[in-house]
Amino acid sequence: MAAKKGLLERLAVSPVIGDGGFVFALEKRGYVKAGPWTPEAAVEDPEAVRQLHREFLRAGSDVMQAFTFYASEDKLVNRGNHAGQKIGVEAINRAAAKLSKEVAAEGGALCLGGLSQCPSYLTGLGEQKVKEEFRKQVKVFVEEDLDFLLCEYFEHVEEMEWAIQVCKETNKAVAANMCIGPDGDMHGVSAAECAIRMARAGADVVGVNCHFDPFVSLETIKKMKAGLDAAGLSPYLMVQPLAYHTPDAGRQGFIDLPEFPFALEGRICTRWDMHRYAREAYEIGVRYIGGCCGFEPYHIRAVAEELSAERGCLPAGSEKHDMWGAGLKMHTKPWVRARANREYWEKCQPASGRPFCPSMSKPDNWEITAGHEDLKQHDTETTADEMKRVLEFKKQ
Ligand code: CBH
Ligand code: ZN
Repeated sequence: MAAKKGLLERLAVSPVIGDGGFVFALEKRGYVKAGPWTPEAAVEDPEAVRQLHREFLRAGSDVMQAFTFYASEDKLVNRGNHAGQKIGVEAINRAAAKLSKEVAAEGGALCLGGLSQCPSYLTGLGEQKVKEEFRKQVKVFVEEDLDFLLCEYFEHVEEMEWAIQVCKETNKAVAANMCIGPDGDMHGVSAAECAIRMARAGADVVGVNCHFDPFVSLETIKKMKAGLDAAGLSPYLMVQPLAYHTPDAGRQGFIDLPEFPFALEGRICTRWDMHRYAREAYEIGVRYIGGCCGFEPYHIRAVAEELSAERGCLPAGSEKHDMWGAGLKMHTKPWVRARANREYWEKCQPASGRPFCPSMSKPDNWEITAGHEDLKQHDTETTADEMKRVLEFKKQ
């Protein structure tokens, strides 16, 4: 059997599709607790994690990301399992690595071990302590021989550099994603500068994940690319955004929206939004295209369908969908059959069904994660257009 191609070899020839948001998907299914967002489920409920990997594989993901988000020892402190026993850094990272390898092997996918920002950085314990936390996770990823490493969800570029440096102590390819928007990191470092610093620290792939919607995230990527080009650097570009529309989010992204995290449903992107996202990302030059919180397998299937010509294949899950929903041709009602085409879905403006639902909210704007002011009352704003529609709706 020919050896499996690595990440960088794959990126050189065609787009690589990532998977979606595990903590959000598994929270809704009852296996992750919102708040800590830690991945004990890798140990407690392996079947749930395995099934989600399988669904993303079937949807077209080329990468099975081991479920290790926030699984650093300092974050797991005092977290117990169903029986009140502590599940530690070694157990979670090892179980998650094995699950991702198992499912990746079912479809020739790659698997990755991920690091994310850790509490030791925010409490100011300094470079050596923070790096020690990262090393405990990376050790397991290397022992389990995962294909590459990803540093994702960092709000501060300095901590990101430390994470990349720890990853570079191995011989694995390293990808790096900050969870920032076009305004840059939480210390005021611009998106362009963050990208340059990630590349100079040794990341082979740089970009952003989480916090902002696909289109805002692509604005950030454009700024990163301009900075990298000007500095003569050319790492591969990567994006794994939210599947929630966030045109109204501030510097801290969706965390500051009043709907975070339990009432975001009105903002969910459709599969057709994901077609546009995948195309725009590819055109900008992004080659690693995936998703974060809110992305379910059908969103990834849409990315894979949009890029099927570039990748030379359709995902297995398209068998039950067909391009642009062509399966609707088999519907019994003629007006539904008439929707089996691209033009219809590209033009569709989905209604919320909630006449008093505003189109935008006001973010809390707390900026940096520090301080405990009293909870501010946040109200929502209704745009003029939205108001007009509400009034028309009432008249009917
Ligand atoms: O879930 C995943 O698939 C991870 N790869 C990324 C999670 S981004 C998590 C956002 C929530 C963080 C928080 O509120 O602290
Ligand atoms: Zn996320």
